[in-house]
Amino acid sequence: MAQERIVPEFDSSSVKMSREEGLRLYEDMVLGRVFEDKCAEMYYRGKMFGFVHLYNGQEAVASGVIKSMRQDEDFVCSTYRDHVHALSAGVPAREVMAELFGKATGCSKGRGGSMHMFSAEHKLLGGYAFVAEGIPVATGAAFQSKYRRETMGDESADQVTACFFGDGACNNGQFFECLNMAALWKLPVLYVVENNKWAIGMAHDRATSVPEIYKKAHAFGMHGVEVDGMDVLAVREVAKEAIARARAGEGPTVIEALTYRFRGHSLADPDELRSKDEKEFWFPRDPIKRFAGYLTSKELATEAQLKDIDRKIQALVDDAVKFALESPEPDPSELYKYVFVDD
Ligand SMILES: Cc1ncc(C[n+]2csc(CCOP(=O)(O)OP(=O)(O)O)c2C)c(N)n1
Ligand SMILES: [Mg+2]
Repeated sequence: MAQERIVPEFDSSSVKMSREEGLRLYEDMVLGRVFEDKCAEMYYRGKMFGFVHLYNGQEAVASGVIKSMRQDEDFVCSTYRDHVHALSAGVPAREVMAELFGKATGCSKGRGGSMHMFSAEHKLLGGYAFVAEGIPVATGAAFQSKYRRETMGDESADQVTACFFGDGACNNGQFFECLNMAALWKLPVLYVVENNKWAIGMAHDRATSVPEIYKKAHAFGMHGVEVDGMDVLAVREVAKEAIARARAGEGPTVIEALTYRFRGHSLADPDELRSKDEKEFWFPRDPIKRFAGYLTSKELATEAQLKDIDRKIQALVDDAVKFALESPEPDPSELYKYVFVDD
């Protein structure tokens, strides 16, 4: 078996975390996991159409970054693997599920589906189906914050943008062009690369001359860090630092989170290319189990409290499915509605 790339275990002894924040982070990760498991069930029961890409295994990245940001103020930009980013950004589970079902009550009014979650209210700039397509969008969002603050004198324009994308996006030209602009103009942006080792069936190391993506930031004079993407405490630590730097006008950061998806590329993928050895290496590194262990060992939560959260989230996701099933389809007479912002 090839040597797996991991970083040394994060030393959590210096972490300062309140009970409340610990439980909030745990709840967010459980929401991501339970929601996605339910998506798989609904997909196989024929309730949703098109490609559906799940995030199981990667939850520590969304929760660690997004929960360190200011909800409904800071911007989040995603890819086609976007349900959990939307949930962490505060889009209600009902609206994400309804969008997956193509219903009029979905966060994109049923026009987007799985790959195109959007919410102006929660500052979710969208899920994007083309690989790397979100990178220039996020860079533009970061540019407008800076422009409003520095050129137009709007003191309140201190929003930070987090842009999530995969390892596969990093050999795309948009990545390099945007890194250059963001570094040059010191834009308030986090480029969060979720390196899950695979781009569908292409192993990252087979497609990439320098597989350590965080090092590419250094070519632009930009901060670039690697982090254990299976450890929410480690992700939160680097995210906080990068957010503070961005908000202070000190520019962007590339965060390369080393992670693993627990399922196939999409629900249509039989997942036959990844070796048993590789899966057996990564599956025990489950970020939710790990964080649950941290919370109980530090006496920030009891097993019973965590079970209560699990039950609460299960009920919330069941409610989201009921809501989605009972919601109406978009009316065909409104086909052209929402094409322009005026609607
Ligand atoms: C520009 C472009 N080229 C090819 C594709 C087909 N495609 C869809 S997903 C994907 C793999 C991307 O992998 P990665 O960026 O690592 O994200 P992950 O799926 O691992 O989250 C490819 C090549 C696409 N959607 N867009
Ligand atoms: Mg990938």
